[in-house]
Amino acid sequence: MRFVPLGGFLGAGKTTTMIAAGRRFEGAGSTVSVITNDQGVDLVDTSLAAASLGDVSEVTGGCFCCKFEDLAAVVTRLTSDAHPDVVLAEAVGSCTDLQSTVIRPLRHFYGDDLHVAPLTVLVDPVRYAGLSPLWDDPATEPDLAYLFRHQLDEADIIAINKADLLSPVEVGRVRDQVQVRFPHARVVAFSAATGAGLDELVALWATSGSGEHRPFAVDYRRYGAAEAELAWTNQSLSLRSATTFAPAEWVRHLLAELGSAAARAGMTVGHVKVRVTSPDGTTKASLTGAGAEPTFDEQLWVPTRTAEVVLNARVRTSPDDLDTLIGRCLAAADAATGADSGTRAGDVFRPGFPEPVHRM
Ligand SMILES: Nc1nc2c(ncn2[C@@H]2O[C@H](COP(=O)(O)OP(=O)(O)OP(=O)(O)O)[C@@H](O)[C@H]2O)c(=O)[nH]1
Ligand SMILES: [Mg+2]
Repeated sequence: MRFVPLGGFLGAGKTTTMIAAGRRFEGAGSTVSVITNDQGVDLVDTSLAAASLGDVSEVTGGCFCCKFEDLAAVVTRLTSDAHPDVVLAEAVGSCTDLQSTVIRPLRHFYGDDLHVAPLTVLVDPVRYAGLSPLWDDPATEPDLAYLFRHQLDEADIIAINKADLLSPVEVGRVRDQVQVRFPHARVVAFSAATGAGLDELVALWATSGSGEHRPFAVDYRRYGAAEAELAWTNQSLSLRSATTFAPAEWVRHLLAELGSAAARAGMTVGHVKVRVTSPDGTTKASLTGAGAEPTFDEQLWVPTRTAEVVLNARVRTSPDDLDTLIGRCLAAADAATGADSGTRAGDVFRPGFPEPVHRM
């Protein structure tokens, strides 16, 4: 059983890559399982992956390192029951130190029963352009930039995603910059959305990675502080309308409001993802930057009277401010489309301090 660990900052494209790669493996006759991971429950990623690939498990309520026993329970079940050829596992996007707290413990406890592929860390080139200049002065480097740098520093493979958004010259420039900065890593560029370069990445997962990765020092105080700067929420709600509304129209208004309000307030948007299920199908869209254009993975314009919504948001602000912001933006989307988003269920919180079960 090959276990493929995927890391990388919020919104880098881990879930999109798991689904695209999973389909390739299935197309080649392999059986695939997916493991999603989050600080909370009610995950857009799980419903998205489950709609595309067969077997999906979750590790919730904390990252793989802090919930290692839960991850191990899933891996043990898979090795003893389902026996997939490939397990694609997506770590929480604000998590780092995976080599020491997840990869090495898995190799240690499972030995030859599990072939752990190289740690692949995905990068959104827009995020890289925003955060990497902040590394230049150690005295002023923000904790979030520190976290982002350490995610890349521990990677066996750095996979620059969303190459479709750049020209080939720009892709080459980013790849060169990343390679110079992180010389130990194998750097590739690809697009999970178009599939360009995906075969090359998938082929690298058949190699063994650097089991010998150098001992790796992470300042947990800074890592924890970076995570705690983020407010985190997973919410669900029901949309109703006395007339009808188009789910994609409602999502477009919601994310446009959220993006522009976050930009006005100077909030960094890690990732806001929304999945709306109505009787005719689903709409799924993401916002990965304040003021950025939302990206739609699925969109349904068929009018409906009812729909169910799951909303996951990770934004650099306080939990109270995030909740207020979401409430305001839901009201704006409702007013623009004639929908009524009713009562919301779910928690708004800051991720707890990272306390890995193992560190080796
Ligand atoms: N243009 C473009 N968009 C992409 C690509 N890959 C992912 N996206 C979009 O980026 C957004 C975030 O992608 P996800 O796969 O959800 O990112 P993630 O890393 O799983 O995010 P978290 O789970 O929140 O950490 C989605 O709207 C995707 O459609 C790509 O190759 N090109
Ligand atoms: Mg994801």
